[in-house]
Amino acid sequence: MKKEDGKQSKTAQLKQFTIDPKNQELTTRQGVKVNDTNNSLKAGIRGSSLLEDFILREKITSFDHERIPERIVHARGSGAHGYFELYDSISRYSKAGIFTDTSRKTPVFVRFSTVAGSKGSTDLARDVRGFAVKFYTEEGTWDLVGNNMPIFFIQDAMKFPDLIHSVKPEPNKEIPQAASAHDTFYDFISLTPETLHNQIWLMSDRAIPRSFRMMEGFGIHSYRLVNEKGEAHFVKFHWKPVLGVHSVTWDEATKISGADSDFHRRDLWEAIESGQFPEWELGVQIVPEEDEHKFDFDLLDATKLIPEEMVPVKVIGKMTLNKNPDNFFAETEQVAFLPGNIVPGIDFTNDPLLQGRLFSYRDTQLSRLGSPNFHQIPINQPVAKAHHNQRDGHMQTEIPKGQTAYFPNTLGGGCPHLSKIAEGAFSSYEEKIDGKKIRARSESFNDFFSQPALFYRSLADWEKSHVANAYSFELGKCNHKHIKERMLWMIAQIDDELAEEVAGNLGLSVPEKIEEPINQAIGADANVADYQPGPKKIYLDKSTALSQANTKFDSIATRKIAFLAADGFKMDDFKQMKSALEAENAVCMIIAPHGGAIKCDAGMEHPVGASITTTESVLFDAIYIPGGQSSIDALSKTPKFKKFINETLKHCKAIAADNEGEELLDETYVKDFKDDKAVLINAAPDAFIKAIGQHRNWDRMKETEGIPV
Ligand code: HDE
Repeated sequence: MKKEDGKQSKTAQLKQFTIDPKNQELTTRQGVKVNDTNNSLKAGIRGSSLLEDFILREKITSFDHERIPERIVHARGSGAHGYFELYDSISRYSKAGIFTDTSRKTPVFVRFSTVAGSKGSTDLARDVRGFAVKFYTEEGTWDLVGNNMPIFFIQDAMKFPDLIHSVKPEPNKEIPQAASAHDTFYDFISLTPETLHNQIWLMSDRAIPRSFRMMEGFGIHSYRLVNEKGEAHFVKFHWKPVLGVHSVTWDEATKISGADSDFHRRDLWEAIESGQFPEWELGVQIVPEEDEHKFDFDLLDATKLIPEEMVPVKVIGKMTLNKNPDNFFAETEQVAFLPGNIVPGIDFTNDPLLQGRLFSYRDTQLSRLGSPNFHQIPINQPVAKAHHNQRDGHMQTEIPKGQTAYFPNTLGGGCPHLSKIAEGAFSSYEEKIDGKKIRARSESFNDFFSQPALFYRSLADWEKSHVANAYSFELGKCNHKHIKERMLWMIAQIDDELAEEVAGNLGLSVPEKIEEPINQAIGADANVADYQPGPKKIYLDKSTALSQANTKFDSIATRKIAFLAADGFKMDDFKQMKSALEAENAVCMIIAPHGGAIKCDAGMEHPVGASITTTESVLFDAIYIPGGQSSIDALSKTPKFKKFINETLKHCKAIAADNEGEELLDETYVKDFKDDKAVLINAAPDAFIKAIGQHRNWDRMKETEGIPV
């Protein structure tokens, strides 16, 4: 049994601050017992309320100030607690305890998020997902604040406000919410070709994950690992989900937004509550310092990934999320991530995007959480002991003792005292700097088209077709022809056929050239010609890691299976399938014509998970229909069951039926798909399990496009 890292465990630390109202009296904030919290104090039974009523005033004042500003980006998020375990020491590269001590169980808090939408927006927006991890290590807190895509839109922090202003709702009308499909975004994107790589990832299925538990995470920037000898290596961090990388389709995403806009939040919560703990392996791509310039791109350019074929990902440990927060606001809302939080053994690079982030996060926490004491909020407290001379400020909750709050001192015995580097003190990596102070962009950052094209080439046909549809949807929502045409030209730099297909859908043609210079991400005095994108290079034909067709398909754990049934369903069918699926940790739910309970042919009552009127097919991964004539007759009389089945077919999910269940399928479009490998009639449960594990049968995508649901 591994010990939980830290001088004190994070769980024990949080417990000190947790309060439980169970068996307690209601009091004021001052601890005065209350006997009526329903009526204000009045001058006479029908008279006006009195200012003197301190109980009323306290209750209302507290309520008036409940909200804090939402995050300017990543406002919508969900968090969970867990731990990280290291498989093998990588002391060769890093001296960080978290990377050298395999006996530790380092506590973590993770927050997943969308970027553009407000706090109450849908989980299913087409968007990048934040993947922020706070490691409470013995040597201090390390935050790895990443995304679910390995690259970013821009190369320099200076452009971040422009990028975000362009994607947020347009300032004159505050439309659209949580959507990139509008003019200002594409106006900016089409003038800023460095965005194209992240932009095509945004058009891919990565932007509409099936679950937070089924997406990858990336630190994006090159960081540094530093060992005991002070030697450094470049490193890129990867999170690989144990369940593989899976997504929903855009049609499902829009429908899920209506049926359950908390879909991802609920999924994370329920998986943890049911003991199906989400897991990711941590991988590192390591590049020796001397190889810095050996690539066709710049390691300091956050719009580039290092293909895994060029530098393999070495898996070094695993993160498990095993506890939901006790209180959303106190933990998930108040958690403050700072890319600047690093520990000895990890260091920054000169990536100009990372450098800007090192300033921004602390700055934004000051206005969001209101005080430089935000580190004292329980979720933000390190487990390493903190002693410093920072003092006072709003909401100081500690009581620092002593006469001194400066260094050096004699009056405080020289404390808190300094530590030697050999004793674990942080020291910045001593990087040789040789250059002049300059406001410009390195020429080595100038390749904008090679990697978006590599990404597109690496996708399976079904993924490519999703990208074409996404571009057509997003640009179709734009009103300005010149913006769409500029985008079409950009897309043609990725792939001509893709651009032609999107142009056809928009009723436009792909322009051969565009009049104005495409790259306007430069200063007024710069020579525009010097800043045009460099020619597209092919240094790798395809990278298998970029396609979701090459992910894991070996588990159906936590997949939700809708059992369509009514009174009289065949118990033998039901029992056999349910126990086979549950043995694989899938979740089975009866969907019936009504709520309450239904009876099987053996006369037993079974609780209904949801009545057909309250649920939708898009909330499930597969359908099973047990036999039983009266059950099938009842389902057949309720038209929404047929819609449910047709949609499931169209979304390429697995469908199984036994005995009379086939009759219901014959009343739907499934009757033409009986040879489909994920349509299983009177088949062994194992075949159904295998089909669900495949996530989708994309082979049927084209033929089912015309199904009118
Ligand atoms: Fe962030 N980003 N960001 N970002 N970011 C914030 O900090 C910022 C960037 C990311 O769950 C803010 O606490 C700048 C890249 C995540 O609480 C803010 C730049 C990556 C989260 C901020 C970037 C991210 C944030 C808003 C360009 C992936 C949510 C609230 C230089 C590697 C963390 C907050 C959470 C949040 C600034 C670019 C990831 C304003 C200036 C690249 C996951 O400080």
